[in-house]
Amino acid sequence: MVAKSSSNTSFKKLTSIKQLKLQANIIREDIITSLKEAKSGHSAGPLGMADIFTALYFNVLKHNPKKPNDKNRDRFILSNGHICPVLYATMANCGYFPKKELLTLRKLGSRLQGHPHRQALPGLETTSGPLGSGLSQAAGMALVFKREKTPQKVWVSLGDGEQNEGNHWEAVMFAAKEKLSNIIAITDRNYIQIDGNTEDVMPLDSLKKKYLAFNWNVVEINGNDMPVILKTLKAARSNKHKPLMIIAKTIPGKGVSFMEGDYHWHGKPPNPEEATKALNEIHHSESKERGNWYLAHQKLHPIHKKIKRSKK
Ligand SMILES: Cc1ncc(C[n+]2csc(CCOP(=O)(O)OP(=O)(O)O)c2C)c(N)n1
Ligand SMILES: [Mg+2]
Repeated sequence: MVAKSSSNTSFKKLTSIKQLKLQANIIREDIITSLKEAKSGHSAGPLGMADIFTALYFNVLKHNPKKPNDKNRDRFILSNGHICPVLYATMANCGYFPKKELLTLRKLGSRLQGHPHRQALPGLETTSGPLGSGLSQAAGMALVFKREKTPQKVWVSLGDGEQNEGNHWEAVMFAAKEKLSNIIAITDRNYIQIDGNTEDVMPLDSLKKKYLAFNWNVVEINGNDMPVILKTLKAARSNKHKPLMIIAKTIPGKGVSFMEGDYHWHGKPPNPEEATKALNEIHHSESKERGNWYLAHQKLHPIHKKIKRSKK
């Protein structure tokens, strides 16, 4: 039987590009604030992927934060588990859990561990951290949905450095063999990994040609351009015949000038001074666009008041 898609959600779906861009920056601020409190964790990947996570969770994904186990929900697999600060910040902003819990990132006993722990937090589909396994998990889910003829999509977030893992490519072949067109994978093509630039450590280009050769559909986009992201993710829902790989070219550390493009921020949090500087940059970058909507948001979410901003 074909399942009905989820309807009621507990948060406001954002449809305008302006609202989505503003929301992405709020998520960036929450990433910075939670990492600063944690005193450890990953900055570059989460900031670079904030635009994609915003478009996905606030517009395209079929999910309901108040019913995280709804069987008709789309599944989202965070294979690059280390970028979980962006997933946690996005989920908190959607209403999966209170925003103030973001301040417990990586603390003993917290539901927000440094790599996602599925059983700790409703809304997480998998436990992740060991790179290279997310696509296999997604393929298993997608195969079940395909066989049962149900419409859920399986979204997978992957790092580019992650694709140095051999087991990832087994899943790439399997998904193509089974024609799992309900898989929508997104590669964070930020050209950095843990200790260098990807093309120095283990060259991956041309990723596009690789996926085409492996019999996938492929789209390459600017992963920090909100109109392009939204259009691509929406169109991905109609993907047919083959699994889809969206290669999203992102800027690691996006929004914070001293982090952008620098692999040293792969696994480093901002110290208090750097956090203040980062928040000021993010806050002021779109101050004209923010207007009353943003001020109202700040009042609603006191997490933003915890860090003092210098006046510009
Ligand atoms: C199987 C496995 N090997 C090594 C690691 C250590 N590790 C964590 S993140 C990372 C780099 C991954 O690069 P990428 O996916 O591009 O992440 P980005 O730096 O862009 O956030 C590595 C090697 C791991 N988590 N799992
Ligand atoms: Mg990378």
